[in-house]
This record gives sequence, C-alpha cells and structure tokens, in this order.
Amino acid sequence: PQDGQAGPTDVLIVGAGFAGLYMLHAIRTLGLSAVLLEAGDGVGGTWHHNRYPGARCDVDSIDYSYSFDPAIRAEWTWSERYPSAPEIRRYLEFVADRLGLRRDIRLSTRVRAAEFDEHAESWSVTADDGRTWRARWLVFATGSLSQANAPDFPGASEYRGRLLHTADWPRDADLRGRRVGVIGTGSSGVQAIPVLAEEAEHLVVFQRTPGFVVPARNHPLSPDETAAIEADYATRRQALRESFGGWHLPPSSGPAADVPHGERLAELERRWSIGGLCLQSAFSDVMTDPAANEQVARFVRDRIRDTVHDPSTAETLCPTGYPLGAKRLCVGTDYYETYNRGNVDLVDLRATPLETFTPGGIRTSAQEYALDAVVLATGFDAMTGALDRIDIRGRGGRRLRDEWAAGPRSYLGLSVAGFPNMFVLAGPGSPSVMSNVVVSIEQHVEWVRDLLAHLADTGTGTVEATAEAQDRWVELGNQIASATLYPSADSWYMGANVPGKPRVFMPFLGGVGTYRGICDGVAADGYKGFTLG
Ligand code: NA7
Repeated sequence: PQDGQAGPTDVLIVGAGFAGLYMLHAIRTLGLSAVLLEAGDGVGGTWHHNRYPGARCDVDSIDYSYSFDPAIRAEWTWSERYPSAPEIRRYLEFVADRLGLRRDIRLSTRVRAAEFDEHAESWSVTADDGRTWRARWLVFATGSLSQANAPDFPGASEYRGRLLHTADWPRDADLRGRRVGVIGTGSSGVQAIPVLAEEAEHLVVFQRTPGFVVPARNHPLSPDETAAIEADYATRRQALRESFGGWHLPPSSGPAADVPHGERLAELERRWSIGGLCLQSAFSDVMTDPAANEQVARFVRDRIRDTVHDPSTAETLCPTGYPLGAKRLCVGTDYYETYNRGNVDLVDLRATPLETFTPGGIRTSAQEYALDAVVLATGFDAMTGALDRIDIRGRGGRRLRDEWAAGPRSYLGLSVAGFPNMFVLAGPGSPSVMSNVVVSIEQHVEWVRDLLAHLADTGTGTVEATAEAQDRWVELGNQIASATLYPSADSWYMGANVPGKPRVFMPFLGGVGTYRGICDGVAADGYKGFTLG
C-alpha cells in the first residue's frame, strides 16, 4: 500500500509547520518527489494547534517569516509588529496555496513508526491507520515545542468542568462569563491570562514559578514602517542570519560592570520601552555573569513592584532563585497590570501546593477553588517529545528512543548516528529554540536540500553521521552551555519540566551565525563527519 502512489517517493517529510512546508518546496526545486505527512487537520504546525486566546509570536513579524521567495514577501503584508497566531496560520496557508504544496500533503495522518531498511537503503513509514509509505530519505519537521505536556494531576479525571490545554486548544472553547483557572505562567500562560481575565467572570492563576515578563509593546504596523523595513530588507535579513539569535536587537552595551550605574539604568529603561526580548541582551554578559544578570533581574522586579498595587501579590510575582533568561523570557501585554483587576486572583503553589482536582475545581493545601474550566498552560515535552512518540528504528533495528534515553544526541542537530538518510529540522542540538526559529529553519532546510542534491547527483545510497562526529558535537554543545547561566534553572531547555526526563541542556547555544558557519564548513569539507556510502 503506497497511499495511492505508483512507487516510492524520494523524500518523506513529517510535519507541516514552517520547516516542513519549506522543505517540501525545496525538494521540489531539486526535481525530486516528496510527500508530507501531517497529524493535524490543517497546515501551520504550532500555529495550527495553539489557538488559545492571546496566542502570538514574540519575534517581529517581518523577521518571523520566510525570506526565500521575494514574490511571497511582496504579496503578504503583516498587520502588527508581533503577529497573532491566526495571522501566522493564514500566512502559512497562503504559502501552502501559493506554492501549490497541498497536493503532496496528507493531513490528519499521524506517523506511528519509521523503520530503515538496510537492504533497500530506504525508510518505511507507517501512519496510525496502517497506511505506509516508502522513501529514500526521511525528514522530521515535527517541531521542538509541539508535544503538549499535561501533568498527571491527582483527581483530574474526576473533574466535571472543562479541561483545556493551550497547545491543543479546541475551536469551540468559549470561556466568557465562566469561572476559569489557569495552571502555568510561562509564555503561553502570560499571553493567555490578560485575555482570559477580560473574558472570564473570575480568573484564578495557579503559579508554581514566577517568570520574568517583559512588555511586548505590540502595535499595528503602519505602511510607512513596513516600507522602511522593506527598503532595507536584504541587509536586515542577512544580519539576522549572521547574528546570535536571528532576531533584530539593539547592540549590547558591553559588560554590565563597564557601564556606569546611571547609564546602566537608562539602558534598561530604554529597552523596557522598546519592548520584547531585547532586555536580555542589554549587556554582553547577562547570560554568563550572575552579577550582570542580577542587574537586569532586579530591574524587572522593580517594574513588577511599580505596577502591581497589592504588595503581597507583587512579591509573589517576583522571580527569584534563578537567572533571568535561563527559563525563556516571557513577552506579555498588560500581564502584571492584570493582577490589579478585581476578578483575578493569584495562587502561589509553592506556598499552598495543589493537592487535587475535585469534581468542582481545584483544592490546594489552603482552600478549594470552584472552577467551570481549567486551562493547562503547562508547556511541552520539548525538543524530544514529538520524536519520542514515534517508533523510529535505524540500522540494526536500534530505536531512537533508546539511543536518546539519557538525553538527545545528534550531529549538528540535523542527523543521528545509526539512522542513515534521516534528518531532523529544528531539533535538539540545533540552535533553533534559542533563536528566531524561522531563520534557523531556512538554514536547516537549505543545508539539507544541498546535501540531498549532492547525494542525488553522485548516486550516493546512504548518508549517516559518524559516532565520533556526533560525540564531538554533543561535547561542544555541553562545553558552550556550561560556560553560561542557562543550565542553572529548571527549564524545558533542560528537560526539567517533565518528570523523569533526563536533565541535559538540549539546544546548541553557539548562536545561529556561528552554527551556520560550522554547517557550511562541514559541507565545503565534503560533508565531514558523515559517512557517504
Ligand atoms: P513553559 O514555558 O514550559 O511553561 C509552563 C508553565 O507551566 C510553567 O509556569 C510551569 O511552572 C507550569 N507547570 C508545569 N507543570 C506544572 C505542574 N505540575 N504544576 C504547576 N505548574 C506547572 O510552557 P509555555 O507553553 O508557556 O511556553 C513554551 C515555549 O513556547 C516558550 O518558552 C516559548 O519558546 C514558546 P514551572 O516553571 O515548571 O515551575
């Protein structure tokens, strides 16, 4: 059974988000055939599933979009500085239509297993419903933040209200006039809470760890603003490709200690008024020197105390005990202001732990809260979650899940030793989640495309990372991460948000520009670190 296809396809792609859609297009430009399998009932990946109120990107829209096709750029105009989830979804649907991608996309097709056939040097991929496909090359574009993490709360199955997860938001959810609880105050919770507070009769926020929330300062993009950015687009995009994070930030002022006290504060004020992620890069050593980090952290705590009227609530919202940025900085609109509303309560789960769901709500060690609906904004089984749920078997029947039991290992974040002809886009070991992921994705796709062109041209049967190259890559990643403050928080970067998950720092922290240079060097060196057979 070949899903109606006459024969095997050259490439199978899994996932129809930013990465998978561009990969499909890139493969077609090589004259190769491809089929894309997508679990959801529409394209858009993250932006198809995250339909919670307030869902929005926190990277500038102009930068969080494809650069590879000038025609697509010319035909699309972003309406806001930070695009809303529906606008990004419409954009990706537009791209899929514009490039005629849909004829090779199979929606509502969840991949259950993938097995490498050493004799045929090809992959066999099976969907949940038993359909199978065969392809020479297999590309996972399954996303780093796509597998929802729903903790196993005691009593949850007895709860009679509505239980929702931000990352799997039902289209018919309507919480207007309801008593709503939210568990989780990461990026998703921070975006949803102010909007839910407007809609709900009463909102109770259950907070375990307060985050550092910076104001977004989102605003509609005027035609003049868009035109000014477009006029300089090529330079701006190239700068992103060579930058650390792939986003447009004012340059840092150097190490914090070298900046006189008054100027330090002025710089932080300036960045607070610009809004977005730029606060974290105010000084060059924010993520390497605890004292520099504390300067910025203290500044945010002072803003929280300025904003939140009730001093006790303000203290509960103040993050302490971990460095700013070591858990992903959250970007919000009216987040702290929301706690001044009469219909919003904050519950500190560290002081009064959640004991159980009850049929009518949630009980903490202090009291019971009656709730018509509970929103889990509890994040993702990040980076490895989507791949872990697929039975992926490489050479000699080895399972990816077993190979990664102590934490994910890859070469360049793109390839895994023992899994020939398989690529992972924006996965662990790549800089994707530390960056504007679209900039990372374009690099990954173009690099894999060029490798596939090389393999096709040379009639190469298999390509596979060597175990030595993979070990060196993992070691380099660990070395870079351990010189920073990132590993010192219980973050999803570390796998710490999922009970039992191994604690290793999973993303590559060398920066997207450096990473691109390394990947280009590997290609120029005849794909050093890979065995081509
Ligand atoms: P995050 O950032 O992982 O946030 C999840 C939140 O849920 C966080 O506040 C967690 O508290 C909280 N959480 C998780 N499990 C529990 C339990 N068992 N009890 C109470 N609270 C819990 O996910 P998001 O979806 O907000 O954002 C993920 C990324 O998407 C984001 O970083 C951006 O890159 C885009 P904790 O901090 O673990 O104490």
